[in-house]
Amino acid sequence: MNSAKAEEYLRKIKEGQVPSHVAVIMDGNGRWAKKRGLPRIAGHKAGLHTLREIINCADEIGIKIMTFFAFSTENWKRPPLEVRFLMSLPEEYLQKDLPALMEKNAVVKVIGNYNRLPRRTLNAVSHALQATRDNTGLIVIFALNYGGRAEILEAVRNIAAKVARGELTPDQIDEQLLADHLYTGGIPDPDLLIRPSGELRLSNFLLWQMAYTELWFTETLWPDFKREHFLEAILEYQKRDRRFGGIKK
Ligand code: V0D
Repeated sequence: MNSAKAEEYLRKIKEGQVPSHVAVIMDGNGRWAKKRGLPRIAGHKAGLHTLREIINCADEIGIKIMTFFAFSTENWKRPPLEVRFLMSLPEEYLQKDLPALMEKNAVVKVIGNYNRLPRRTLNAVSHALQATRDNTGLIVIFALNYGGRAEILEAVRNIAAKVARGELTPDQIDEQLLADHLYTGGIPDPDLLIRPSGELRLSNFLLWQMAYTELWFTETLWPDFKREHFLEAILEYQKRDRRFGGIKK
C-alpha cells in the first residue's frame, strides 16, 4: 500500500521536522464493524491492522515515541464478552509482532493501572516489556486500563506519602516533580494527538501531558485510517509548527 498521495506527503514531511512524540486514540472500531453488519470484535481486529501499519510508518519517518490509547478505565463498562475479547488482543498482537518490534529495535512500554488485567494478558505484556527493555529505537507505549485523572491522583498520593515520611517538603513539589511521578515520568510530552472517528474530546487521555499538544481530528474510523492519513496529520502538524514557531513553548 504505497499510494501516490502518501509518497507526496512523505517527500514534503522529510523537508520539515517530524514530531518526537505522537499520541493516538484508536477510536471507531465498533462503529466501523456496525456499518458493515459485523460484530464489534471484528472492528477491534481490523483496528489491529491499522496499529501495525501506523507503527511501521512512524518508525520509517523517524518518530521517537508513539503512545496508543488501547483500553480506558471506563472501557470495563462494555459487555463482558467484548472486554474478554479486547483482553486477548495484547497477547495476539505481541505473539505476532514482537519479532518485528525486536527487529526494529523498538521498546514496548505500558502506562495505566494494569494489575487489574487477566493473568494471560499480564504475562504477554510483561514478557514484551522485558524483551524490549534494552532496545534503543522507537518507543511504543500502550495505555492499558488508563485514565488521566486516576494517573494524576496516584501521583499526588505517592507524593503525599513521601511528604508524610519526611522525604519531601511541600515547597519541593513543582511541575517537574509531579510529572516525574506520572506513569510517563521521563518521557517527553506528546507533540501531536491524533483522534480518528469524529469525536472531538480528550476522553481522560494524558491530561497533564497534553497541556501544549497540537490536536488533530479526522472523521475517518480507526480501521480505515491508513498511512496516508497519518502522514497528512504529520504534515498538518508541521505547518502549524512553522506558523507558530516563534511563540510556541
Ligand atoms: C483494540 C485497535 C494492541 C483498538 C487496536 C486490551 C482497540 C486493537 C494492544 C496492546 C487493542 C496492548 C498492550 C500491549 C501490546 C498491545 C491492544 C487492547 C486493545 C486493549 F503491550 N491492540 N490492542 N490492547 N485493540
